[in-house]
Amino acid sequence: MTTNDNDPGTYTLWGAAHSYYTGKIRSYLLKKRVAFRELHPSHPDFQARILPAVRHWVVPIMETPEGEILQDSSDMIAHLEARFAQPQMIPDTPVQRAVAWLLGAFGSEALLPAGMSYRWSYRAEQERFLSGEFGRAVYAGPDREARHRAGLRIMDYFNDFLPILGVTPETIATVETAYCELLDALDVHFQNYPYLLGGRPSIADFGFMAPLYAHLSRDPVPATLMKNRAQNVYRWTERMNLASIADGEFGDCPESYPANDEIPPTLEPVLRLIFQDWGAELLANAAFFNAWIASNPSLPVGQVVCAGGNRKVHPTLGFLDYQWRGRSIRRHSLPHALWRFDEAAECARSLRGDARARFDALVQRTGGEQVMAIRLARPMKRQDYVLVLA
Ligand SMILES: N[C@@H](CCC(=O)N[C@@H](CS)C(=O)NCC(=O)O)C(=O)O
Repeated sequence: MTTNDNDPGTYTLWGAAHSYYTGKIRSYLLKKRVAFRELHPSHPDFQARILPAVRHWVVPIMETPEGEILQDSSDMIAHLEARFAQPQMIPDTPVQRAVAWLLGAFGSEALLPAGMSYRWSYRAEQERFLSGEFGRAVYAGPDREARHRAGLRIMDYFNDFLPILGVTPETIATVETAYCELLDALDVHFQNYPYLLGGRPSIADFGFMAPLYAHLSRDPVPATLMKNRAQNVYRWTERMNLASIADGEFGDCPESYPANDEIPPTLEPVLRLIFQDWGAELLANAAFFNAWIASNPSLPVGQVVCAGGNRKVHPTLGFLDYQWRGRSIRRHSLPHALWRFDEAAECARSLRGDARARFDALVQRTGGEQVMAIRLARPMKRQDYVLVLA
């Protein structure tokens, strides 16, 4: 258990060491100094109490000291931000706040193809590590081979996500090139600043921890790539799992966001890649969602946003086709990513006066005008652990 400042009784994080979104919320809890214990789905309570409440298999899940059960890492952060004002994780100043939401959404949603590709396209090279780690989540006994067998039984389910994420033999090289360009830009940034928005962690960093921790810094093949190519990014993943900076290279860096609502200059190349590489998907995803709304004009509030009304961790409305870096991409639409993007875009749309002008100038310099003009035909929200129309 972690003992900390924000301790109203203990939160329980149901998660796993190898899990994408557990990496995001775990680092948030550590930085937020929230007392928590982490349990794995191998614990009998997961089957007995947690799954019947949520009604589909997923981690991370959080139980509050009052017994409330939360799913979706973003809902957990919203819950804890409402409960604990300090330490600050969302900038107060307008442009930094809008950029933090945007980066957080990108990190959470847009690197799924890269994270999953480096895990599963190199399965043969890291099979033993993966079976042990999947097994760690679901088998808690002393028998090492039983752990690997338990892991192997569930790995194919996740391996099979690659084609619906648009990762195919034709697109893998492009996915990797885009990821390496992002790593290079982030490595320059983390040479200069300990966190994305300067001297304090923020919701931007937690979003990026989703792909960059459990998959890309931990699985053997992408971990080797990250360590050799972008060791400042690797070091940031370590820093993100420590409550305080504890890092000699940033000893004089104030633990605050930059003064005067400034955005670190080394973040601009990162933003340019985000608009370029997430933009193509977002535009296609939004057009698909808006067409679904247009052809179903009387859908009620509370309608599950997923083909067939299914309860899914990653809901979809069907297959998208679009061009990206000269490649034809065919992949599932992801309304959840649109929901996260729209929350950030709404924050940007609310800017006025000087802040509006500074944000617009930043977006223009980094090539984001088309993306920031996206409007959804209907808002969405989370309800009863799934995404629904608001
Ligand atoms: N939007 C969710 C995503 C959670 C998620 O994708 N969890 C993965 C493990 S990291 C999972 O349980 N996947 C099961 C599935 O997709 O069926 C969150 O932020 O918590």
